[in-house]
Amino acid sequence: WLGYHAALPGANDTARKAAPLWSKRVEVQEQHEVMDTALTELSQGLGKLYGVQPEMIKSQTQGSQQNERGPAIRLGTWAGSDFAANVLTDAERAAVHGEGFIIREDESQRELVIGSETPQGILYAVFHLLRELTLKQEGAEAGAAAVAVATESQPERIVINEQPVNSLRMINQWDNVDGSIERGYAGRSIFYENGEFTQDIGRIRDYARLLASTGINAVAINNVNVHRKESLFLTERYLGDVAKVAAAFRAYGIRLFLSANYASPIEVGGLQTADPLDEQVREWWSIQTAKVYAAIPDFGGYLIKADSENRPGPFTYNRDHADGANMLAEALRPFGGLVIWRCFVYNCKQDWRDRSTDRARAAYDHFKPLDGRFADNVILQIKNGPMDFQVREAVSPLFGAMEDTNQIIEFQITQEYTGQQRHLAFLVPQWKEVLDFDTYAKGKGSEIKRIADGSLYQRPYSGFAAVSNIGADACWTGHPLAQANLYGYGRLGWNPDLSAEQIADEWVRLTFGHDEQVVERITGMLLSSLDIYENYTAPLGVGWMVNPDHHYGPNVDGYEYSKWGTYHFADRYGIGVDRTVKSGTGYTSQYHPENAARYESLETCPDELILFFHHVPYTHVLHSGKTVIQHIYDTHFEGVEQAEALAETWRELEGKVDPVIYSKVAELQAEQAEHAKEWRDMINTYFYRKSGIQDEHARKIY
Ligand code: GCW
Repeated sequence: WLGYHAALPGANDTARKAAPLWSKRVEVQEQHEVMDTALTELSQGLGKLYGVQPEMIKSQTQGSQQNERGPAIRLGTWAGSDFAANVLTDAERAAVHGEGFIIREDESQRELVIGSETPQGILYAVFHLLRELTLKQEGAEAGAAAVAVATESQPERIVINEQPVNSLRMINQWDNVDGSIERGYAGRSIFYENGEFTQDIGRIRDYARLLASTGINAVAINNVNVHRKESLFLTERYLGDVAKVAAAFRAYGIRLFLSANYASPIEVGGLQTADPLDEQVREWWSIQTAKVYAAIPDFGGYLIKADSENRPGPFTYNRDHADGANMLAEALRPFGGLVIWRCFVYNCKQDWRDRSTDRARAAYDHFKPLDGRFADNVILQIKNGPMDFQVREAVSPLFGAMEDTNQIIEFQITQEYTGQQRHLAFLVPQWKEVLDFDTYAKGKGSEIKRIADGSLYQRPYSGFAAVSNIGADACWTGHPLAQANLYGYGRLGWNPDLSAEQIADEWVRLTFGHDEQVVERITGMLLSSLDIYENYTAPLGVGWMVNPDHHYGPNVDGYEYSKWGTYHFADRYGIGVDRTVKSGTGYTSQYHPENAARYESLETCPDELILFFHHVPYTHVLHSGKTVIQHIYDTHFEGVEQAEALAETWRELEGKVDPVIYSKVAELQAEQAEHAKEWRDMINTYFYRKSGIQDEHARKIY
């Protein structure tokens, strides 16, 4: 999406004619690493868009009156330049702060001023401007006629004010130092190989650039499951390498975090304990943290997975998560560092015979009682749903349950349960649904996005985190169209009110150009893809039904008798998990009354979550008018047809998109259509055999 392809062959001449007056010269007065990055990006981008690299003027001299200045882009921070100060009014400047920015063209369209309080803001402004200019290049490629019309009528003056809605916009890498990536579907790690940091900082820099262009400002570079070697990232053994990676990200305004092993005082420090209240343990963390800051002065802090899926944590010492997190917070506080503490805590050694334990309840049960006890530099990181990134599950009831705690929402860009980047699944619509969900925590209008952005409870730290989907693959993401998820995540973190349609349209145009057929077909594929995937996989919110461990492909009972707490309870009469207060696990009570009542009752529970909240007979009639069993059959037959149609639609684009990308996607869509049949037949056959109920349309079920 950073190709600025308006300068594709043939577009150059018309594009150059359409180049704005200000695009040939850039003036700047201050020196800052991130500002330099912004200038390089601006110069490259304008060069590609208009065929001419602008002249770059760096001067310390204060500019004169506007009418004496020649056409140029003038950019700077409030403190570092007089452009912003002279040209923009106080009111304009007051409208944005921090990483927010203003881009303003003057009346005569000879000057473009870019201003922000921070160099990061200037960098985001540059990416934003280049994106807007690329999106507006439609005429340049659509042919001379369109351009003529566009140049006759004066284009509108550019006036843009942007403020990121979320302060922390983070990416989590699940990369291991051996070069593997947990749940990675795009090749090996770009960070590590064979137990060492890679020497190819260029690729990391490219990644920083990709991330910054969408607005990301933080990254944790190692897996939350911190193994033996990665535990040494905090020590002399690796700190020099970590610092080099931090430098690559710093140039793009991105702060580096490390996932840390809670048991480090024992495993690295040689102490007998990692008890958070032990003086020696506290001192160990303080000393170690000081060493990290000596190497990386702007280090972000620690990301912690503790007492979760066999990782060590404070429970071993009969302490709770607040004790554990606050101990680290104390070590980080002198340096302005943060503890990001994950809430993915549940019993992963459950006995399937035990019907009283409900994994969905776990995060709330563990963390809600601790509200108000976390230090001010601790942030809880909460997965979007109470289970684990399923294609469909309820939203986590922890959102809206902790007024006095900083929190960020965690999404999974990597497609662990959504087709592993072999199937197409554009996740932005799912994330939008979660963000727009009204928790009623402070009455109507208490959407999750307002908890994530900190505004509902006026929290100092807040935002988004997500597990990355990239690897060393040539196209970064395994499936070329899976790039849209990384792009979309960044854009949503910047502004959760952007629509899925707009994000898809932007990404497709930036990536493939403005050919209307291409744009319409690919955005259509993206926007329908998640519903299609849901249609042929686990039905009605029940989740899983995948092969254990690697989680690819259908296996209805794969987790049914295992310890992971992910059951569907299908028998000859019915299916689903009873999470009601009346007769089930009581999970519904974790929501505020409006939602609790809606989910508790079969009358009001939305169809798509019916099996998440209720155990019902196969003959139960949904709001759609269909029985549960007929719904299962219909969606699975339909899902396969839709997956075949996706492949068909893509084939129409042969010759219209890059041939390498074309073949790769064609191959993947064919595979998806084939694997969708496997899903259809396994699911339909399983439920036909369990229920003995015929398909109303007498289609083939084995
Ligand atoms: O979804 C599960 C994954 C694990 C992962 C865990 C987590 C990093 O299957 O691979 O571990 O979630 O989020 O911690």
